[in-house]
Amino acid sequence: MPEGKGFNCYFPMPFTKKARLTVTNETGEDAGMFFYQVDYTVGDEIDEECPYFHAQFRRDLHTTMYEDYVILDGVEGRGRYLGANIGLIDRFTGKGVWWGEGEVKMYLDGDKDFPTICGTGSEDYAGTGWGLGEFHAQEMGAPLAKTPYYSFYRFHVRDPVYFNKDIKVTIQQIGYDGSPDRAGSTGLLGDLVTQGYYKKDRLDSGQFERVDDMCSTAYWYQTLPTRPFPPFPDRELRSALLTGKAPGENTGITRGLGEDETLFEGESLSVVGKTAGEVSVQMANPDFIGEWSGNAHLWWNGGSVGDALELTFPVSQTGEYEIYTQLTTATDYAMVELLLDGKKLGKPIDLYSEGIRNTGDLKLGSLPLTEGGHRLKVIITGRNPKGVNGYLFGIDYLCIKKQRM
Ligand SMILES: [Ca+2]
Repeated sequence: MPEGKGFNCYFPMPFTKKARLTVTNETGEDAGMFFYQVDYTVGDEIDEECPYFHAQFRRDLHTTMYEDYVILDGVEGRGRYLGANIGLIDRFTGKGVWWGEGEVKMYLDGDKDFPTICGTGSEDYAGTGWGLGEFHAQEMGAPLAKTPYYSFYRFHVRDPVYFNKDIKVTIQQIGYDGSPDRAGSTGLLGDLVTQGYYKKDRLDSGQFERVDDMCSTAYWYQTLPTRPFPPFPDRELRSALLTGKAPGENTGITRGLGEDETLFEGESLSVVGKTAGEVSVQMANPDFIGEWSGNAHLWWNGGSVGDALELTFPVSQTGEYEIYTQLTTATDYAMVELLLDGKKLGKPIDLYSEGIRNTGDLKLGSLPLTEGGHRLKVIITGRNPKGVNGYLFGIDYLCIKKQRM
């Protein structure tokens, strides 16, 4: 994938009678231009035992705890495993933990209880270690490593993996939190523990079991016949939570925008000040797809009563504006007061709710705003008596509507 602009495939794909290559545009939009080049030869001598090229895509939005994600299975025949592209959306983003301790395992020719070949960690399979940054090499690389999105590949060209009967390839979902009791002591992982996405078997280890959102495309050669493939996931499942852009670029806006309205994703607001805690972009879990605009909010944790977070947003035209917001609510969310350019915006807002929800479109008031930057200040004033643990705050979006004079 040189410069991220060209997509080249050099796997030989033998055929005896015919070959067909198709490209499908499922975006619903005109692609404008599409360039391609296919090179082939005819008349090659191909015997009956010739292995054919195969590729298979899979995606699992919620892997099953303790069950390794399957990259390839259900293969019968003789052949050679060529490698895979593997993708992950890290739902632990902002929690200070690492996802990539899971090992890639290959079970060859009847091996079931233990893998024939076993790796040492997820990023290690991409040929690197101690975390995963973006890099490109011919046989291994990571074209995307911008949290929460990761994509890496490994092609077994000089380290071939042959099989005579069958093959299964899997990857574990194991993370590293560096602490025996992180879930308990910081409360940071609270919601992920409650939802069953995090589990720790050994308190003397920094490793933990995770539930991840994973996808993969496996490549292999094998003799025919091919066993039936699992159903190919539809476009909705294949592209769930993938905007193709970084979070905050106003994709996947869930709030319908009326005339004279401008929406700022919370996750795209600039932080100009905070008295405590950490601010990060938190992606919505796949369970909440479509409920938070852009499937993300700006998340502030580690604050306490009296702490403040200051954000800024631009206004392009002076005028009178109605102001709306959507905020996240849960048992560990705070009671907050909002100020715009130092003036109180409505009454304090209680962000407590039993499950993880949001406030819906909340009208904050009407104010004159001049062209230029404005400041939204969030002050933690307390917590609902039923609230637990932290004083969290999450802003999904801020929307301003210009009033007609
Ligand atoms: Ca948002």
